[in-house]
Amino acid sequence: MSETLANLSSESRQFPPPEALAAAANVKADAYEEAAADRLAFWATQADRLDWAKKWDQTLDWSNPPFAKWFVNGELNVAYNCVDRHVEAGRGDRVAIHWEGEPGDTRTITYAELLKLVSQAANTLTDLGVGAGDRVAIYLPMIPEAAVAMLACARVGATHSVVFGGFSVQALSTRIQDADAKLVITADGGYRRGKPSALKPTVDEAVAQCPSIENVLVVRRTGQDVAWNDKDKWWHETVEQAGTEHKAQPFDAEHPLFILYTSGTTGKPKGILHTTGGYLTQVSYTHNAVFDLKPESDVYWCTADIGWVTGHSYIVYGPLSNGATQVMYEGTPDTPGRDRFWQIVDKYKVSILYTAPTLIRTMMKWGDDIPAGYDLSSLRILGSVGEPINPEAWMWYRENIGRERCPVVDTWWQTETGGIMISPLPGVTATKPGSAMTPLPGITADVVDDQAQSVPNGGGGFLVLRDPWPSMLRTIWGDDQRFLDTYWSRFGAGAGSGDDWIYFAGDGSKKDEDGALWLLGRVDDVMLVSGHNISTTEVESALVSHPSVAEAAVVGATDPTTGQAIVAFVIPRGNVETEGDIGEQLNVDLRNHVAKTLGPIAKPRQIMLVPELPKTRSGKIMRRLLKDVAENRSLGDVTTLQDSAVMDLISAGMQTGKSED
Ligand code: 6R9
Repeated sequence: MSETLANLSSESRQFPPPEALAAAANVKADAYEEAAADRLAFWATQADRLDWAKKWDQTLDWSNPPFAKWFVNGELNVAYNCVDRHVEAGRGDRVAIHWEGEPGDTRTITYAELLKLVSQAANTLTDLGVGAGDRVAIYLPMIPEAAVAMLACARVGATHSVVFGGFSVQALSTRIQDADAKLVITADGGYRRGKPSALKPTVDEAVAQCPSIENVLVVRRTGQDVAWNDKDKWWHETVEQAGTEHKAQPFDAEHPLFILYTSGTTGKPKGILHTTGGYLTQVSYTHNAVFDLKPESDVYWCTADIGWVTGHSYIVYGPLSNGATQVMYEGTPDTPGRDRFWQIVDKYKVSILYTAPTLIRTMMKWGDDIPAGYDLSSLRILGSVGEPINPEAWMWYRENIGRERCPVVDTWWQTETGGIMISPLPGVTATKPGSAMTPLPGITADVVDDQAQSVPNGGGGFLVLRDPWPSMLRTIWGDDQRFLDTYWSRFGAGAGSGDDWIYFAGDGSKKDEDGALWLLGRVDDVMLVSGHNISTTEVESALVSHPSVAEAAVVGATDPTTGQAIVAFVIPRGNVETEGDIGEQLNVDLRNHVAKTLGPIAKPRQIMLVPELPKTRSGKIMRRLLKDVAENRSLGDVTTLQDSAVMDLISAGMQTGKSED
């Protein structure tokens, strides 16, 4: 049988955990054995991290696959677990959130203050007729009220649906309509790139198309003028005047917690549904294990937006359930200067940093001298999420940010998985640059061919999850059939073959000679060149390993000779000259560099030097749009693009760009 996905690159560098960190690590190697011996008992032990109002009587009910029930008949309140219990344990004075506004204003919120804020917001929700089972849309900038609003929903049993503050009227209104939300929580605006950026006008237009909305709660952040409608209420005239006492009621472990819409980089948004007990168990456990959080001494900072699943699981629910002290930042990494991140790390003595490859590559492009000007000695663990991290970007992160002292944990997971699934453990795993390494304890991931057979080490194929996990999605909101079709109908019982229900993640992956996992991007992006299935990730990483390259995006464009041919869009590093002959020479060098690194089959037909790439708000490259450009088609759906002007820049360059050498 032909190979499912080619394995072209190899990596020999490896970094064992620092000794002191390993000796004091929260989770040690025995966790893998414990979980392998009895997976459900392992997860039941982790569930004991939480405070349950009523203990469950069955760890997992998998009698109606793929619809899982975890911690059956258990009851808990998620907000109580994230806030109240820390205050009750005498830790009310600990800082929960060091908030840094983009203009430089700050707020420090302790757990005791957070409890007051969440209680006030919960009382307001009740006053507005929002209770258990209702849906609330949250459309806010990165301000503390975003976390407060989410926790208040959780507290009263309402299901939140957070929508990115950058999304359009259409994106917001379709999400409100799909979830049939009663309330929107928004703000006048937020600060982005040095100026107030309005949110309220988008909400006004969306709400006009959404009769289900009864009230709009508006936080005043920027003070800019806003139009005022019948349904609008100021946050400071309601929440901030409400009673500060609120008793949290427990809810069933399978009570819905949130819906989060994901379109990935393709297709109509899917409302991914998460519930409470299993979700909170896994995000709490993984946040403790993967970041080795010491809540008394660590300062944790996840740079994600709250509108991305990473913001849900690793700004709100994971860290707060663990009683962490964290930084939350409102703005962009280049405002007022390109040193903003390092200034924040230095100022708050951040010890755990969790960010995305797109940001790491941007920092690489801006130059090593920027972080070099700061004291980053507080850092002890570095995390990455969102895309495959190219080995060179990983090394840059380790050397220039971690100063070769800090383990880098590359964490693979999805909106659908709820929590981290594949990642090194910083005190256990010897890491390889670019690899997410192994499934966490209690998780069974595998790489299979199209017959669902496990591929041997050295082979590539489809990433699957063989057993249910606590924070798995429960369905697609309102569309069980799509849930079945999208994730369970490719392999195993869901496809009518075999007895096992196998979850299809949609990502390509390979196992190296040691069995470590390397993520190779979405299978929809795999290129078929002269009969070989080549992953975009491997070609992109080969390009990024060239000293002149900061970022690269690769697509397969229809080609009369090879079926598809590789077209690469490349952002040069900050100091690289690209004009005239020098640019032409770079182009030739880059194509040869890829051929030399991966073999002639992977040599790009064409390379475009570009200033930017089209990305989603979570930083994922939208290759679908680049493919449209490479094949001279008009552009598809651009509504989830971070900056739509980027496509004009790229298309303009494409028409004048030279193609063949
Ligand atoms: C958390 C998150 C999920 C998709 C996923 C994969 C890509 C995320 C990754 C990674 C390689 C990693 N992805 N983390 N690829 N290495 N460490 O990103 O959720 O926005 O739903 O995206 O992101 O393709 O399938 P979401």
